[in-house]
Amino acid sequence: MLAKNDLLAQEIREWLAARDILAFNLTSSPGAGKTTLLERTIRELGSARPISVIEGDQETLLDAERIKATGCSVVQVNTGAGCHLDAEMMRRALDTLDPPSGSLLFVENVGNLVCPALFDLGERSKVVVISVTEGSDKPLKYPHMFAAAGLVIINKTDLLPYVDFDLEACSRHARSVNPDVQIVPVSAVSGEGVIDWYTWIDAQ
Ligand SMILES: Nc1nc2c(ncn2[C@@H]2O[C@H](COP(=O)(O)OP(=O)(O)O)[C@@H](O)[C@H]2O)c(=O)[nH]1
Ligand SMILES: [Mg+2]
Repeated sequence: MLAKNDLLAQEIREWLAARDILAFNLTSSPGAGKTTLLERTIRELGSARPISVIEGDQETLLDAERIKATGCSVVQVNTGAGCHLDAEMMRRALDTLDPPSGSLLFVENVGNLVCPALFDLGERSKVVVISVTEGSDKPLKYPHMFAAAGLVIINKTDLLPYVDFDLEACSRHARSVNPDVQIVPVSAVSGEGVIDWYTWIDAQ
């Protein structure tokens, strides 16, 4: 099943490259702030480059509606009992979305730090979002997700004064499973640090 997924993901990667579309696959546990970060990113980067979004959730159109309100093209994929997006879902979503050449494409995966690590969607990079309310030890508990990531975003830094979260320890744990990974602390609500996220996107 994974081999079949990888083959289709490779076709998608080539299809995206031929159109100069830069795709990122955002993963996190539920509620880490993926949609909030995307809403801000679209507002702040959307005038520089067209952006499209594929939203993955088990049920509802709620996140697609939030993204649509920013004026961005979006397709919602509901996985039902499924716990991740796969390359076949990505292919169908791309057929519907038809993102323009030279655009940015964000995929918000189903909130889950386990299965999305295994399924390549043909993206340029996986971006894992962890928030400071989740505890500094999560990179050690979910090493596959953190090992697969090209970037770790530590979100909700505005809450650091109120929670027992050790930014240094979390970064050290992430690097223990992925030595070269870049780590960017942000607050999607206040905007603190998001410039480093945009700089990372530009560098890709
Ligand atoms: N304080 C704070 N709350 C945030 C931040 N980012 C997201 N949230 C809140 O966290 C909750 C979940 O955010 P959402 O973007 O829906 O998370 P998702 O499930 O990963 O898409 C919402 O109540 C957001 O307002 C942040 O940077 N700081
Ligand atoms: Mg969301």
